[in-house]
Amino acid sequence: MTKIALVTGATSGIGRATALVLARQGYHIIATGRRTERLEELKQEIKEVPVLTLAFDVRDKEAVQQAIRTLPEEWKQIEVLVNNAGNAHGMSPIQEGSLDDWDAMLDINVKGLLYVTHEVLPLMIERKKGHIVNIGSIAGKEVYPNGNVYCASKYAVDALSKAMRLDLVHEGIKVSEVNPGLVQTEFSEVRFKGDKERAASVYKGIDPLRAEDIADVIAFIVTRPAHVNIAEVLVLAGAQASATIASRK
Ligand code: NDP
Ligand code: 8X3
Repeated sequence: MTKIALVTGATSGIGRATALVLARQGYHIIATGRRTERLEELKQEIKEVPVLTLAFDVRDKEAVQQAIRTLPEEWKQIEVLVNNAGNAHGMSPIQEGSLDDWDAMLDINVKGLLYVTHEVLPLMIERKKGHIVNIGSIAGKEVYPNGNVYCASKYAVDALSKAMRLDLVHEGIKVSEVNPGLVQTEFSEVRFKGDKERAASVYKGIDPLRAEDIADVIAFIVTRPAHVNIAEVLVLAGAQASATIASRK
């Protein structure tokens, strides 16, 4: 039977790696993000299963609605939703924070996740079947200096994951949360607004996680039998002990 997975933020990093791994597992892939050329490249790269690309900004609720409500009939039976789209924007003491950065993090990481979930849920509830995997963070488990609003956005993802699990258990829908530590992706370049040197310094002296490491965990979670739900996972780099403690060589 056809299995369909929708992955948000599939143009880069964890989302892209997840789309590739789930395709290898036989899932037909709905890949979303804003950068259409990256979506097209991903579609070309996945040879084994059909891929549908949807370009929208998760902050734009009308665009999210339009994209998911007008899915072709054969793409509507979404079994897995990976709510991955998100980023940090800036990193500074709260008293120096930028309102635009705060809006971006709360609108994308929290409200965007809700908008996508709101549209996909009716499709899952209709079938009494589905699995939602929310990408939280160690930043949603521990607050660290200058992490303030990003941490708050990921604490919200943590709360929403727990809340969704409570509400959706009666609908036959599993909810899991994957909380990565330091993963080398475009994340830090986005956080530091294109400053590649500062971004590289985040991973200096340690061997960080790769996007594929997190993708493998997501694939493991969604391929467990129906009677198993891995509710929460915290995945750290080998040299990392907490949000602020890493053994750097
Ligand atoms: P990347 O910057 O590599 O990827 C972010 C993805 O999110 C891109 O595909 C981007 O697509 C998408 N995205 C960002 N903003 C929007 C938007 N407004 N609308 C639609 N899509 C958007 O970072 P990661 O892969 O590292 O991050 C993925 C998730 O993992 C995030 O939720 C992040 O918070 C979380 N995470 C990352 C960690 C890390 O150390 N890297 C650790 C813990 C959690 P596009 O720009 O094309 O729209
Ligand atoms: C990303 C990991 O430690 O930079 O969520 O917040 S961290």
